[in-house]
This record gives sequence, structure tokens and C-alpha cells, in this order.
Amino acid sequence: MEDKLKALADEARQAIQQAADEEQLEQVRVKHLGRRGELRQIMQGLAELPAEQRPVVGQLANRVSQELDRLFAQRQQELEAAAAQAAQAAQALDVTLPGRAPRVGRPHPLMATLDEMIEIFLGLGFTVAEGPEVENYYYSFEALNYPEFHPAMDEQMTFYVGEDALLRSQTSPVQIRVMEQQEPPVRIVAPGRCFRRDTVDATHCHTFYQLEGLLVDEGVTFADLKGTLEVFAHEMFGPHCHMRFRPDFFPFTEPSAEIALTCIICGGQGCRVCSNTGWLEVGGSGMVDPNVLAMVGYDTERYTGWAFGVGVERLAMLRYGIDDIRLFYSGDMRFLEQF
Ligand code: 2NL
Repeated sequence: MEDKLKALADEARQAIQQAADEEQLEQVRVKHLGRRGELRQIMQGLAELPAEQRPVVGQLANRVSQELDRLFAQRQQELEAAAAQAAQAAQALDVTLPGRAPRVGRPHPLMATLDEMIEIFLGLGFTVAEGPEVENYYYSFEALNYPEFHPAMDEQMTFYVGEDALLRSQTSPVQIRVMEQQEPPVRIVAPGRCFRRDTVDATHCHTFYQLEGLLVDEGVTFADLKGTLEVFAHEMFGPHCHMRFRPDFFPFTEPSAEIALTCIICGGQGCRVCSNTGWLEVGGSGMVDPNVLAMVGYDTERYTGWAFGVGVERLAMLRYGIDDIRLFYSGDMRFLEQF
């Protein structure tokens, strides 16, 4: 019996020391020290021992029981302290670690280009006008002197979102709205997102940005248009950038001119990008058709005006030497992080 008690004590001591956490220690308590534990069973068996053995074994059992209780309490304290320390360490801040730099955003190359374009026109005395991306038939076509069955109005070319609601394909409606609200002089640029049912390829996108400009006043001539756009080209691309005007047609301007810039890639020598012409087309322009001025109620005997429209993607591609318009809308950080 004594041997059994000693073996039990050894086993319990070891189990208490080896308990790695409070949960394991509790299991040890149940098995060895608890109400139904092995020690209790021995103590309950004392009565059946021969009388002379009882005091000896009884004392030993008591000593073992007291010792194990003490060891248990000690181990319990150790484990509690260790757990508290671990919890604190988990929350601790290591001030010697290098800091985590926050990701710093920056303007998208398209917006950076548009901002610079706007900045140049602000410097020339223009103000910025904005308007809705969803337009109606009147502001999109009728007020712009489109003939009744012009192909631009076809569903094949324009996104319709309702009977008389469509996604604007240029920002001209903004300028019509401004002219309706005020008398000349008008000197505005209208930047914004436009939409066309174009098949997406390296140079076309269904969603794109445009900057239009409009100037209406007394005595405004085509020379003012050329001079203004030339200042713009020089500011944007430097003094070596020249501008070429060639006859074109738009329903809302007469006469109209296509605008081309010296190819920025080859400096006008001729290269693959400009198809060896030395020129790159960036937009269109012209004298505002008197019909357009009359429809907003302006006196066409007194006022003349000019307008232009340029594609922001086109200018951004030239500015940064980008050869695929789809990159702007790819959301690819490897592309965007270069700017
Ligand atoms: C292009 C051509 C152009 C205009 C836009 C305009 C606006 C009003 C009246 C007259 Cl309210 N004209 N805008 C004029 C000529 C050309 O854009 O190729 N854009 C990318």
C-alpha cells in the first residue's frame, strides 16, 4: 500500500509539473486529487487495512495529499502568470520594427493630363463648366444643329438608357446649357466623361474623356481660335509643337477644322505612330454655326464664336508615349504606378 501511494505521488508530482496550461492542470487535478481521484480512493480504502498499518499509511496519505495540494497551487500560479504574460506580449508594440508606409495615391495619368489642360485654359481666362452624363435628345442633337436623321443619333453609335435619355457622346450639351443661362461673353471649357458605342481596340474605348472649349463674344474670329489653340499646344507640349488645321465637317460648326499636332514621338520627322505624316490628329474645331447661337437665343448679327473638342486620352497617350488606350482603364497597378 505504501509503495502504491509513493508511486501515485511520483506520478502526480510529474503530471503537475508537466501540465503546460491551466486546462491540462485541471485534468491532472481531476485524475489525481479530485473527489474521485486515485488518492481519495486509497484514503477510502484505509478502513480495510490491518489496524497496525492504518496510522502509517494514513499519515503518508495525508502528507502526500498536502504536498500535492501545495504543488498544485504553485503550478497553478505559475501557469496563470505565464498566461498573463503571453497575453501582454501578444498586445505589445515593438517600437524597434520599421514603420509600415501607407500607400500614397496620386492622380490617374488621364486626370493629370486633364488637370493640366484645364490649368492652361484657366490661365487664358476660361472657366470650367460641368453637366450631366445622361442627356436628352434636345441637348445632344437638336440644339447642336444635327439634321433630323443624322447617323450619330443611331442606337448603333449612342447608348440609349431610355426613350429620351442617352449617355452623352461629347460634352457640347454642357455648353448649350451654359449659353441658355447667360449672355455673351462666354469663355468656358467643358471637361468630362463621354460614351460611344465603339468597338474597343488600341485607340478606341466606349468610355472616354473630352475637353471642349467655347468662346462667344463680339468680333470673335477664326484667328482667335488658331491663336488660342496654338498657345495651348505650346504650353502643353513645348514651343516646338506646331498645329495644323485642315477643313473638316461638324453639324455645329461652320467652317470646321480638324486639329493636328506635330508628332511628339518623332518631332515631325515621320514615324510609325504618325503613319509617317509627322502629324497627329487630336480633335476638331470651328466657328460655332449661327443656327446653334440662334437656338440659345443669341443675336447672331452681334455675336460670333468658336469651339473645339479634343480627346483627353489622345493627348495623354502623346504626353506619356502610351500606345494602347485600354491601359488607362485596365486598373493595372504596374501601369499606373509608373506615373
Ligand atoms: C472632336 C470634335 C468638336 C465642338 C466640338 C462645339 C460645341 C458647341 C457649339 C459648337 Cl456648344 N461646337 N464643340 C466643335 C467642334 C469640334 O469636337 O473631334 N472632338 C473630339
